[in-house]
Amino acid sequence: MKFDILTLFPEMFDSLKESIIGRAIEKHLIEIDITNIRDFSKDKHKKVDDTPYGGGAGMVIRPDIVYDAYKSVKDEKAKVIYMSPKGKVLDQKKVKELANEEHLIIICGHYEGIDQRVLDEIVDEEISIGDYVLTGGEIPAMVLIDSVSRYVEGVLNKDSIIEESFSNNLLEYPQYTRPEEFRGVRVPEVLLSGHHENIKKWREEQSLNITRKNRPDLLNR
Ligand code: 4G4
Repeated sequence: MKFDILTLFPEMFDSLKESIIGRAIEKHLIEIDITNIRDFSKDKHKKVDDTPYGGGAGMVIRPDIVYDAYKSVKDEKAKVIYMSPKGKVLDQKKVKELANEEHLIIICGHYEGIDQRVLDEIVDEEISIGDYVLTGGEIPAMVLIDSVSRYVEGVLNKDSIIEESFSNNLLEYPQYTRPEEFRGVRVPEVLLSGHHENIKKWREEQSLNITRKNRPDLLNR
């Protein structure tokens, strides 16, 4: 799976070199190519933005510069995604859908966003990671890449994918490891019993309880 990222802040993506995603890159299971939109400025000061027509605060990124950056990575088969607080909110179902794509081109906005004309021309899907505003689309792009990469064959071991939050519309049960007693609190006895049927029942109960408490909306789906 290939991810092309169009951004004004390429260094922000350095953290993807760590941990599981970093390993997936080294193993060539995924490829992440970063394009600096600023490289396509024709201006001697490398300016990429300008004031909004109609007035208002802030700056808007010019459409011609974004279009030239897009042309440099363009591929008819790629799906083009714009990270934006106005997008459809990402969920695990959408993550799985995107994991079936061969090539994603992800555009990160900044300032007041990007001129609408180039978005209308090239973007297939506008996606938000939640109902809050950030200074740029880079962190949302990393959230998308991380969540989608988990579904690429070989990135995770298979069991971790099946038993996780949302896979059955429930949140995950709590996990425990050694020591058996920590600050006077013992690991729930059932987990030490070796009784697999009871363990399964206890975990389902715990899942239901935490979902009722934190995400009752998930129970009516
Ligand atoms: C596009 C338009 C995504 C991108 C405006 C991006 C939150 C999300 C941005 C902006 C983002 C999200 C600067 C408001 C960048 N903020 N929820 N900011 N803004 O996925």
